Amino acid sequence: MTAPALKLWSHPYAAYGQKAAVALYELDLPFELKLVAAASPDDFAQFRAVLPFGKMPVLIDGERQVVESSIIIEHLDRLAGGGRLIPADPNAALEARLIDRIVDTYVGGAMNRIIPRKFRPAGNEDPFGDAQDEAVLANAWDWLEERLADGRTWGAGETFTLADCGAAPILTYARRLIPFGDRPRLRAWHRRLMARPSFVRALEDAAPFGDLMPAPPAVD
Ligand SMILES: N[C@@H](CCC(=O)N[C@@H](CS)C(=O)NCC(=O)O)C(=O)O
Repeated sequence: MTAPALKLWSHPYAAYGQKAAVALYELDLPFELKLVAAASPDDFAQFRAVLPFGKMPVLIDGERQVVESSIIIEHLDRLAGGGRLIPADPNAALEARLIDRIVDTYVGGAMNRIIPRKFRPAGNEDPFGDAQDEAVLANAWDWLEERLADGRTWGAGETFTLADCGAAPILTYARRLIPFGDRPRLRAWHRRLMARPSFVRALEDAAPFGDLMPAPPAVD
């Protein structure tokens, strides 16, 4: 059997890694996982050379190195023939990209500032920064709840798109920092994401790594 052409530098527990994996599973594109945590020094140096920020995921497609999860999904969708995760209709595509940006910037962004602070050495806490980022998250939950008021099934409409690939993992982790609370549409969307086979598969990939999130499980 020949190795898959696509390689994904990632970690199955990482939210943005799961975002790319969900897209790969949705589009039925085989890939080889290059596990960042298990990379040899030489391999890790190659990974850092592609993206000096050291962020996952990174997709290798032949000679092409694609970084940033949303751009990876744009690339994958085109590779699979186009018009699925990035809708063919330009307005629908704009909505998918908008939801993706809001989730990435205001949910993922706030979450990725709060979590590293939890690993700081004692004496370096930042309760003011935490409170600011928790307010950003609550604001994002409100914005999404409002946006879902038109009764859409998925993040950007009636089909599963880029918007849902990121929302599945990012909402799953971020709700452990700020619960959904009294936002029924957000909760219902998240329930649908949890049942989506591509995300179920990504969660199964992550399961062997245990629960690495420094926050209690979601209770609501
Ligand atoms: N904007 C980036 C965010 C990627 C990101 O934050 N990745 C996290 C994992 S979820 C990471 O690599 N963290 C490791 C680190 O910061 O050292 C994307 O969309 O790909």
